[in-house]
Amino acid sequence: MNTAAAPRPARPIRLYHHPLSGHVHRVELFLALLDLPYEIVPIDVFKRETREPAFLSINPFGQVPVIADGELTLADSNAILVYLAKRYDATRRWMPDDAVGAARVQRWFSIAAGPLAAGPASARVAMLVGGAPALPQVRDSHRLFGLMDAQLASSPFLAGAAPTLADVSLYSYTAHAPEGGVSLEPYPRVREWLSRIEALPRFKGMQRSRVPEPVDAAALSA
Ligand SMILES: N[C@@H](CCC(=O)N[C@@H](CS)C(=O)NCC(=O)O)C(=O)O
Repeated sequence: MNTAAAPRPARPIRLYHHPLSGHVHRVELFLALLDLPYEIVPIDVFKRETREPAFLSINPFGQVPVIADGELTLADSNAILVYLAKRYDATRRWMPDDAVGAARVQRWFSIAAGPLAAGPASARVAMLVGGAPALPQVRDSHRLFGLMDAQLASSPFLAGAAPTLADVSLYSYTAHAPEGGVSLEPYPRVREWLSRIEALPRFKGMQRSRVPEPVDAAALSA
């Protein structure tokens, strides 16, 4: 194991933040797990502050999260996770250096940016914004959680025996899926995995929203 002292930022990392964004939360969770100093720059996504010129000048895609670390400004949650791990995690355990370990984490980044964003994250936004469940997104969420549950039968964490950025990236929208009407009741291994992450030293959760009645998954056609 690499025992070199982890570098520290000279000044707190600035995190452009909204408290209900799971994309932001995965970055905040990792900052907390690494025990890095950070300060929050609030951005009201619902008031479309992400589309104002000042914000577009730091992220032309108009989305949080963004971090500013010294001279560096960086957008995109998974890119930020990689940067923080490479820059500040001397143990190298969160973003493995070896070919297979790195590829396993990248695979879950793709799932986070694909089925997780399109399924549970979108189902939750539909409830937060529209107050009604989004049935195709709920159905897709159940497909994803079924696959995650199967994966977690062979390893306690998504990319193997120890926690990595794969788990950090998938945690927030999975833990908060019930807020979109997606019950986690059918997925015991997913629920145990969430508990394992929540037991990590310095774990920090995301603000909770109202949990509606779960959509009856059996009633959703394939
Ligand atoms: N691929 C981006 C997605 C980020 C994203 O979807 N951010 C949402 C909040 S969860 C946002 O800022 N939406 C505001 C907008 O689109 O105006 C990432 O991983 O950081």
